[in-house]
Amino acid sequence: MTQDTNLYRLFAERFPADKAACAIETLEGHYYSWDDIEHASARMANLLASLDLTPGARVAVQVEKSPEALLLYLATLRAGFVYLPLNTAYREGEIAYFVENAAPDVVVCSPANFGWVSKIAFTNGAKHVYTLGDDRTGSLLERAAWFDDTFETVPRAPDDLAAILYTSGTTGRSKGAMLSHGNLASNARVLHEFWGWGEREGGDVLLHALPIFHVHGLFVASHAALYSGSKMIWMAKFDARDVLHQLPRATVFMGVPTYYVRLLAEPGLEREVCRNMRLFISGSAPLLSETFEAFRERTGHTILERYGMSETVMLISNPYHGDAASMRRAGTVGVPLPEVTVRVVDDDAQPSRPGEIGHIQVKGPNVFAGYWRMPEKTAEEFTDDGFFKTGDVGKFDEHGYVHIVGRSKDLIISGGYNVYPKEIEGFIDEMDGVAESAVIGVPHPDFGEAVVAVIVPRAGAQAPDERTVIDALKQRIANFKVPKRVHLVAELPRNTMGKVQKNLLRERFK
Ligand code: MLC
Ligand code: AMP
Repeated sequence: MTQDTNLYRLFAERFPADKAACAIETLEGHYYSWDDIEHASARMANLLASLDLTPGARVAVQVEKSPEALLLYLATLRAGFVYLPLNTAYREGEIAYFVENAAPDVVVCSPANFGWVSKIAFTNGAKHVYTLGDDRTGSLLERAAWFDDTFETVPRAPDDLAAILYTSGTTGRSKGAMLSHGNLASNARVLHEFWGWGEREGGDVLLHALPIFHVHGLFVASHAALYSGSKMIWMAKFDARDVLHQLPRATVFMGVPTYYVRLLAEPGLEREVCRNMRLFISGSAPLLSETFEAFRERTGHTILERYGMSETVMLISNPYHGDAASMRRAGTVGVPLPEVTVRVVDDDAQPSRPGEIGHIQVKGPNVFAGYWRMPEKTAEEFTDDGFFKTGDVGKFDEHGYVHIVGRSKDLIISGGYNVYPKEIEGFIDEMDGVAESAVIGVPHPDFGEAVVAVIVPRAGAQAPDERTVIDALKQRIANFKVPKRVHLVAELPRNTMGKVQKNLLRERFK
């Protein structure tokens, strides 16, 4: 091994000198010091190390948000295994796919789900299934309590895998984006500098309201705090009133645009509650200019919008340093981060000029190692000269800022969660009385985009009504993917190539 870049070691070396200081504080009044993080993650790492797993073994985790869930992530890094977080909204069919595809040796689930999750896990070759509740309960903690609270973090090379995040492409099922210790470390370091962590006298306090099974909450938010030795105020889930309550004690907040829309709906959002705030960051979905402006008006703070994805972590960001009001621009995601190369190309792969819209491509130490056990898919998504095709469409403006104007991938982003129409259409098309369907995203005041299904009934059959379709889908897929509305039409509009013209449907049903 040339260099030890275990991500946990990188964090631990930067923990504050006073290890008894508070690292995580929950709204329920539980406190975790930096020592607690070190020792509790050591116990879990010792447990994982005792299981005789092969290097690179996957640890799949579907649990409610809790400090212990974060400690399990850190323990997995420490023990040199690969962390696979799963959205708590996923249902049996979805979990079965991920477990079959990723073949984890260890699965950790909520106590309430042990019955069905363990069945899926053991059927697919997992050797160990533990439970972890959001109230410090479960077999994982019971077992870990038997182990020593010190652990020699396993050395990892930059290319060794740290995590797999499932994400979908335009076709087929989800793909596991493989992120290495090097990918995550470089992004943590770059964002630390770029967003001015550690520059404020007295340090930062991150108000952490995001879920921790995706890039935003797990990597961007938690890593920023761990890398800078900053305290986190830990919310089990986003709630606008709770956020307002905690804001006066915080200096940094991160959220998807829906969080800002909901905060603006609270009369209590005003300058006074933001008096200690240094930075508000938005990402994962487009932030409307009106939200950006309204937030500035009410709080005096200019939201910093940034752009990222599972395969690349963060790649573009509005500036932190300099005059916020003029440097952070509504409707743009900012400039490429240091060490990250971004280009916009036309359909013939020729570089677009400023102002010209094209495909956004990226290269850099942040870009993932490929899709888990899918070399062909990986090859399809990279250019010959090594750039990753983001599937997002945009342009550089004359100031070098990137504007995202659309997506070449058929994707809906609802409240910051990705929904792939093809997956939902597959389930609807299997239903009785359905000839075919199209799933689209329409503007939604709260979620940004809302999922809507347009169904062509089968000739001569009884068409399913909206309630039946929604109820049937709720049994099978995560709630956030379930259409909010269902419309019946005689036929779907198609172009001369036979392709469904979703733009026309979006226009008609918006
Ligand atoms: C919940 N529901 C959603 C939804 N979240 N529907 C559509 N889209 C969503 N995002 C469902 C609920 O199950 C419920 O269904 C109904 O909508 C109303 O629920 P709610 O109480 O309003 O929802 P809530 O629990 O408050 O959740 C909303 C939310 C949450 C916005 C707080 O979705 C959230 O935290 N989103 C953040 C997602 C995120 O972290 N994304 C980062 C991805 S990383 P019913 O049927 O029961 O009424 C990434 C890369 C990058 O993209 O760049 O960062
Ligand atoms: P995911 O696959 O969940 O990582 O989602 C990544 C996608 O979210 C990107 O490809 C973009 O389409 C979208 N995204 C992330 N941040 C932004 C942003 N600030 N503005 C617009 N889209 C964004």
